Formats: sequence, structure tokens, C-alpha cells
Amino acid sequence: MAELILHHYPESPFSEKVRAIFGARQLAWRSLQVSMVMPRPSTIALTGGYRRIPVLQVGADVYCDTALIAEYLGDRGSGPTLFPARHRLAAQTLARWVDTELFWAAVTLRFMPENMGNFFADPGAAQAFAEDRANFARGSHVRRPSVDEAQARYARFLAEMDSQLGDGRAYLFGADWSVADFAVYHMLWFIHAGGGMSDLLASRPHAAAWMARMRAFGQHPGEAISADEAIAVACEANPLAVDQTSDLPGIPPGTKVHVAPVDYGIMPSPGVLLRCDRDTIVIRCEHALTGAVNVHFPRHGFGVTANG
Ligand SMILES: N[C@@H](CCC(=O)N[C@@H](CS)C(=O)NCC(=O)O)C(=O)O
Repeated sequence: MAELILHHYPESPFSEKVRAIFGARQLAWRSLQVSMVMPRPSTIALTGGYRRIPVLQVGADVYCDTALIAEYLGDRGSGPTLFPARHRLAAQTLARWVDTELFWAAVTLRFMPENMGNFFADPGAAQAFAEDRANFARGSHVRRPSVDEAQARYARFLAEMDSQLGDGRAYLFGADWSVADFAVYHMLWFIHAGGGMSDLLASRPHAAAWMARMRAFGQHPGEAISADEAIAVACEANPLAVDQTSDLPGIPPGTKVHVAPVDYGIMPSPGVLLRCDRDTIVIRCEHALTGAVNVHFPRHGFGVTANG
């Protein structure tokens, strides 16, 4: 297998989900650290336009969104699968809820003045971040909850989680982890990174013990790789062969399309459709820097539009 190259930055919660999966599954990975704000020319050259972080590059194939990255990694490496058949529906559904509803509460909580910690190095960084994210949010269809609403949403979730873990199980659905553990973990990691809400977590001892176990998985660093090296990897590799099919009416494989998230960060990736089925969308992108690359998206949460 080609090397796993994660395009990420340290403060990114969704990146922490993938970093913890690498650790849990003992997967060697390469760390391409990108800026917390645009521009990110090499990463965008590889995704064709999609700008959310993280993305996973494997040779000349690029996997967008942690839901899809988790599926890609689900049985790679060692240890139990991330998708145990007995709990697959519950685990996937919880992960989706956490990655959306709890995420927006987490953003509100993380940026409360008393919970910011040292997120920004200086006022200039805070200003650059605010401007960048205003641009990122353009056209979004999500609502960020108020502090009261976010606190209530999180307190209720944490209480239910603590109660479920109270029977002595190691992970949310039993003795083995699932994708839901990693989704919940990265959200708690983000909420508690500023240190202003430690008392709440400490008041839920089963959740706190679980969190300490999960946190250990995040301590599995990748070997640094530069943007130029990652581009060279893409240039030297061939994109994987794709079994071409499409379930989109009037948009067969070979059509020029745009693919974009449907909720926020709606920066489209133009390319040629290779595959669109119940689970994934794959397009072929060409860029002067990278040559041909396959860009993969989950079907859930992404839309495909024919160009003309
Ligand atoms: N559903 C996406 C969410 C990714 C996401 O929202 N990532 C944040 C960073 S944690 C982001 O891209 N923020 C804007 C940016 O970094 O440019 C996933 O699971 O990968």
C-alpha cells in the first residue's frame, strides 16, 4: 500500500479523529501540516477545490471527509474493525450526529472567551482566522447554537454517555471500539482543549476515564512530509482503477461535474465523474502540479452537479 499522507493542522478536531484512528490501528502515516487558514495551494491542487481539513492522500488518490477516511481505514492496520456488524447502524448514526449537531455546539463552546486557552498566538492570528472563516462560511446552511443551547446539548450528551459507560464497558458499544468512539473523542478533545470546561468532564468519571483511554491513541505522530514531496508522490503514482458506474439520472460516468459539500465549506471540486453509488462519489481531476488524481467523497453530505 502507498503511504498514508494526512493533510491536517494540529488544532483541527476532525484531523484528531484520524490521528487517533492511526494510533489505535497502529498505522504508520506521513504528516503534511497545512496552515489553519487559506491559502493551501498544494492541498487544493490535489482536491480540485474542496478545502475542508483533513484529507487523506494515498498516492494519486485523495479521500475527502473523515466519514470516508474512517471507512478507508476501517479494517487497515491492526485491532478490531471500526465498523462492527452488530453495531454498524448505531455507530454510524451516532458518528454522523456528533460530526454535525455536536460539532456546531462544540464550535460555540470552544470559542467562549473562558474556554479559548491559547488557540490564537496573537490578535493578528485571530483576525486572520475570523476573515478566513467568514469566507469559508459563505453560502453555508448550518446554524451555530447559542452558548446556552450548546452547553445544554453537550451536558445532556455527556451525561448519557457517562451513564452508558457506567456498566464497565471499555468503549461506547462494548468491549471493542467502533467509529463512534473516534467521532465522539475528537469532539470532546476539541471542547476540552481550552481547559475552561474541565470540571464538567471531571464530574462524569466514566466519560473521563474513557476520554483518557482515547486520548492515548492520539499520541502516535506521523513522519513529516513537505507539500512538494506530497505533490511528487501524486505525480509519480497512477490513480487507482475505478469500476465506473453512476446512479445519477442523466449524469453517466465521463460527464464533467462539480462535487461539493451540501452543508458548509461549499467549495466545489470540478472533475470528470468516474463513479457515483450509494456510498461514494469519485471524480478524476487534472492539475498542472499533480497530473491525474482521483478525488473520493462520501455520498452522504455531498452533491454532484453536471457542468452544463
Ligand atoms: N465533515 C467533515 C468536516 C471537516 C471540517 O469541518 N473541518 C474543519 C477543520 S476541523 C475545516 O475544514 N475548517 C475550515 C478549514 O480548516 O479550512 C469531515 O468529517 O471531514
